[in-house]
Amino acid sequence: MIRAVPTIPYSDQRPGTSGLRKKVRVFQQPNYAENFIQSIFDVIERERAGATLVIGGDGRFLNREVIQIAIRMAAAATFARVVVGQGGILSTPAASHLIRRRGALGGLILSASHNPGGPDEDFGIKYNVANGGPAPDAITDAIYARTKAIDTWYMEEAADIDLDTIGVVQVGGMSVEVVDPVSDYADLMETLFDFDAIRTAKLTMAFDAMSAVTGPYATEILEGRLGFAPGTVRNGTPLPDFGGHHPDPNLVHARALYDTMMGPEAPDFGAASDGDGDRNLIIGRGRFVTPSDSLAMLAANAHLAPGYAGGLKGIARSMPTSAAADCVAAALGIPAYETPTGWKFFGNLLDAGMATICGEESAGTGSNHVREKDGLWAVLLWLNILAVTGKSVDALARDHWARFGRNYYARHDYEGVDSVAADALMCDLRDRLQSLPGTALGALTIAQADDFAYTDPTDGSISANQGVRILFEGGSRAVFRLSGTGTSGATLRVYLERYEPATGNLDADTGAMLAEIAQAADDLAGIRRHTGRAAPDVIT
Ligand code: G16
Repeated sequence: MIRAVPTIPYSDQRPGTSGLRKKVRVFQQPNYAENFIQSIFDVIERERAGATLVIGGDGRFLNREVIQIAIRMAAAATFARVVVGQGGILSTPAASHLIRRRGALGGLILSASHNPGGPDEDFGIKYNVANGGPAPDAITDAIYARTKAIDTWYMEEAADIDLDTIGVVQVGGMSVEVVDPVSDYADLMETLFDFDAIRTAKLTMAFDAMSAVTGPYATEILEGRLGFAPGTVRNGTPLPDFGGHHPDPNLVHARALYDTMMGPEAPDFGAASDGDGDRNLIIGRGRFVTPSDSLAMLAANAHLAPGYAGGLKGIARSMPTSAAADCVAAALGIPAYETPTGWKFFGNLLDAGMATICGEESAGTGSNHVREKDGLWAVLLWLNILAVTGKSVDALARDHWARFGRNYYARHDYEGVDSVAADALMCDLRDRLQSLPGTALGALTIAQADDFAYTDPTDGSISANQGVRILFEGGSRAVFRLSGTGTSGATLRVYLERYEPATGNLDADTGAMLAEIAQAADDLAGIRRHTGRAAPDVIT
């Protein structure tokens, strides 16, 4: 029996860079999750009858409860089938793969990614479409519009299903299939990479799953199928609060791994992944690789893996990501695309066969195998390249810079800034853009300044106001934008980049190389004046 539940709209359900992310307590308000899920179902009203929906999440606090609600609501929305990961678990890339493999209309991914979990932390709901990728702006805008008008949500009157037992059960007229969350994804990885070569190379490795969703995937693939030693995967059990840690694979939150990799007992290769398994951190023995460099190095060597032996069609990166990948694209004679921040912008390029590999400075890399970034995919491509070349990460990085030059790069994050102050800083910058060219800041002179706008080459859609770019004479740059994934206050991101040609200084300290640009960025934007902050909270 279907029950109609009256409700009133919430005004704050605008999806951000990647779905709706809020504090758990916000999601626990009466009808809050239900309103958002019903708004998604209302937007796809004409396609949903008889369709398949994939549901899964990163195991964080509230995951199971919202999955049970979503299943009852999907039954009322006349879906024919829900495919859900056992225990409610699906990493974001595994969900993307499952949507594609099952020909699903879409999927609900329950995650707040790298944000912490627990009763006082974050939760999120994201809708992915039939290509396996995050819904594009046209759909998320429609969902937001619907949340502001919703007055009823619907559910099948049914008990909770057993999420832990693989098999098929009925909820009203709908089948619910509980599947092994790992096997399909692991099989896909075996088709892309040379597992024999990786096994034979006998590399040593440390992988930090950060008590998040990648644990079961990494254990099966790395320790199970590839034969890495037991214990290679650390923090491998997904916990609702990620063990109290921040599941963000960067040098601050994955500090223990970094220390291991810089120490005397370091294995050949170190990596970590985030809450929902789509981000990655790459550290070789004694060598951290920035996400922007990792994208470029993977693209330059991807042909060494069977899945990419035919070469790449193109490389795409988000605007704030360094231009290192562009240098590779130029050398390979393939197009380079510059998109706004947000994996959803890569979807059309991948669907159209225009790009094969994509990446972002925010620790995301992926390819046309799914429509999300994919942490373990990046780890396996690195392992494949190391195994085939026999080089260390450090040697590979040095060889790369000696060929292409080096893009020194860092991101400075000012977290939990007062939203009004952050908006004022950005407005102030935008107001001055036209007058900035020619301005001298210390030894640097501004050549060009704009607010990045993107025209999608496949459908002509325009996304404006995607970040302020300050380009200096000589190729250095500073980019300013506000994060679209935070849940309290605003996070100001300042991206700094300086290019050194292959004949230049390739082995310098990144902080020292960027100090002048950082100072110029602060002077120009008045970061201290607007935010009261003397230094960033996180440097990645
Ligand atoms: C999401 C998006 C990424 C984006 C990142 C950071 O990642 O999928 O494309 O780069 O947010 O966004 P922002 O700078 O707006 O915080 P994730 O891993 O959080 O889903």
